[in-house]
Formats: sequence, structure tokens, C-alpha cells
Amino acid sequence: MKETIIKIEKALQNELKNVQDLVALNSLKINYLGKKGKITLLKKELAKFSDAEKKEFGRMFNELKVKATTLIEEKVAELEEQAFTLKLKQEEIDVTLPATNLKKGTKHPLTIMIEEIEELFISMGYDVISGPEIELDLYNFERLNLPKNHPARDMQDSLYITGEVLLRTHTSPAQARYMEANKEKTPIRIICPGKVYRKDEDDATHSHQFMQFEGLVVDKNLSVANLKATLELLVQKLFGQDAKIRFRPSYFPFTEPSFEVDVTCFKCQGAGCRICKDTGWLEILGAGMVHPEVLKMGGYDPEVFSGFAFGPGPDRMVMLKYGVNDIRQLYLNNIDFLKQFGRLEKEEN
Ligand code: FA5
Repeated sequence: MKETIIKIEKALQNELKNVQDLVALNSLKINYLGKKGKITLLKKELAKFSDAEKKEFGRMFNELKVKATTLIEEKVAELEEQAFTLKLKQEEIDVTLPATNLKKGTKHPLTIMIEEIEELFISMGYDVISGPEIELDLYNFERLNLPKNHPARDMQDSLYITGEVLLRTHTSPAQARYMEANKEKTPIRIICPGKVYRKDEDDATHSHQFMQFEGLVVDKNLSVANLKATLELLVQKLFGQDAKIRFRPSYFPFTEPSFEVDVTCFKCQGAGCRICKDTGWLEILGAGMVHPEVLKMGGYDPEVFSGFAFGPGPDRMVMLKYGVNDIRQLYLNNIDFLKQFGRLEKEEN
């Protein structure tokens, strides 16, 4: 019996050395400690011996069983550790490998334009605000000195939702809303970029949805000179230091005097070409001194306060700056067209 026990232990130790994985180890365990395993069957042999031998062999048998269990458990731990280390190695990340070149999206040209405009005005102390695209007739027209049935309402073909609610036709309601909310607070210096909507027929220069941004300054002693200086800075930032502007008299019910503002043609620098129809100038925005009635309705005494406002259309400015000849390109989501505006994308191609 003694020899058998020693033999089994040796055999177990030898076999354990060759076990490479947990599956093989499990069958080895069954082979020794399972119901019909070599060690388990040995117990039955004990019955054959005298009481004294039973005592000695029984102790040896128990020691063998404990030892076998321990050796197998240790082997389990060893194999698990090996498997874990292997897994870590397989999943190791080489941080020195060059990164894969992910295709990046690009900013939409309108976003680029608006961000450039915002940057300039923020640097001059303006706040950037937003207003609702679904607007009340009250702010879109009435508070801007356009009472019901005013003929100038026809200047902007409107999309009404109910009798009193419409899609804003311009960003000018921001003027009325901001003055109302900040009564008597001066100075006001805001720009309000956003989408506007008109029942215009879409063509190369008109879209039924386009961008505008409203500029409004209210303070004491403001004059057309302040408006002109501000707009000069704007066009120089967008079209270069040599860009010049000129004011032409115009009419908006909410400004007096009112102007159409032209910028020197980006293509011919004023010499005259096809783009500017040989005039050397391109129209970019409407502007003027805030009408006394609009100041009054906004809660500002026109005897004390004055203001200027301007409303450029970034779509047309993008067209001018980048030579886009059809406004609809800005709304078609044509990837090839949009890609041209991403500096990063350009570098990649
Ligand atoms: C206005 O909307 C006035 N609210 C601007 C203003 C603000 C005047 C403050 C005085 C003081 P107008 O309708 O001209 O004005 O539009 C302003 C600009 O929006 C135009 O110069 C043009 O750049 C752009 N625009 C007008 N209609 C369209 C259109 N259908 N598609 C694309 N851009 C347009």
C-alpha cells in the first residue's frame, strides 16, 4: 500500500508537469480524485488491512489526498496566471504606433463666417445673443415701427403660422426684445446671429431660409460716424485691410436715416468686373440710426439716447468672400463642396 501511495504521488507530480491548460488539468483531476479516480479507489483497498495498518495507511492516504488537492489547486492558479499574462500581452497597446488618419468633418462656411464675425464683435465688447425663430408679429414688425397694414411689410414676404405668429423674416426683432428686457440700460452693444425665413423664390442669390445677424448699439451721442467706423472694421476683418465701404441712402421703417452699404468688389478691387456689374461695388447689408419711435417703444427716451443698427446677410457675404456663385450650394449638404472650406481636410488631400 505504501509503495502504491508513493507511486501515485510521483505519477501525479510527473503528469502535472506536462499539463499545459485548464482542460487537461481538469481531466487529470478526474483521473485522480474523481469518483473512479486512482486516489478515490485506493480508499476501498484500506478495508483489506488490519486495524494498525489501517491507521497508518489511512493517515498516508489522507496526506496523499490533501497533497494531490493542493498540487492541483496550485497548478490551477499557475495556469490562470499564465493565461492572464498572455491575454495582457495580446492586448498590449503600442502607444508609439502612428495614429490612423481619421477623416474629420469640416465647419460649414456659414459657421466659419459667423464665428469670424462674432470674434470681431466680442473683441469690441459686444454680447452675442439669440432670439426665437418663431416670432410674434409684435416684435417682428410692430415694435419696429411697422404697424399692421404698413405698406413696408411687403418688403419682406412673410411666412405666418397664425395671425400673430410667424417665422421671423429678419433678426431685427432682437432689437425690440433686447431693448424691452434692458430698459434704460446703456450702453447696449449686441449682435444676434440666426436663421430667418421669407417666402422668397429660391434662385442663385435668394433662399427661403438664410442667415442674418443683427447689430445694435444704443448709447448717448451716437452718430452715423460710429456706424460707419464699425462697419468699416467689419468689412476689413472679412474682406481685407483694403476693403472700403460706401453708404447709399435707403429706407427701413425702423431706422432713420437708413442706408444700403456696399463693399468694394473682392474680385476687381473697385475697377469694375462681371461680378460687380462694372460698378466696382457689391451690396452687403442694410443699416441706419435707430428710429426714435423704435427707441421709444423699447423704453428709451430718444431725446437722451441714440442708436445704430445693421443687418448683414452672412450667406451673401460667404458668396462674396469665397466666390460661391449659387446660394443654394450652402444648403445642399454636398460633401465635395463643403470639404473645400476645411483647412485640415485640404492639408490631407
Ligand atoms: C433687413 O432684413 C433689415 N432687417 C436689415 C437692417 C437691420 C436694416 C438693421 C437696418 C437696420 P434686408 O431685407 O435688406 O434688410 O435684408 C438684409 C440682408 O439679408 C440683405 O442685404 C441680404 O444680404 C440678406 N438677404 C435678404 N433676403 C435674402 C434672401 N432671400 N436670401 C439670402 N439673403 C437675403
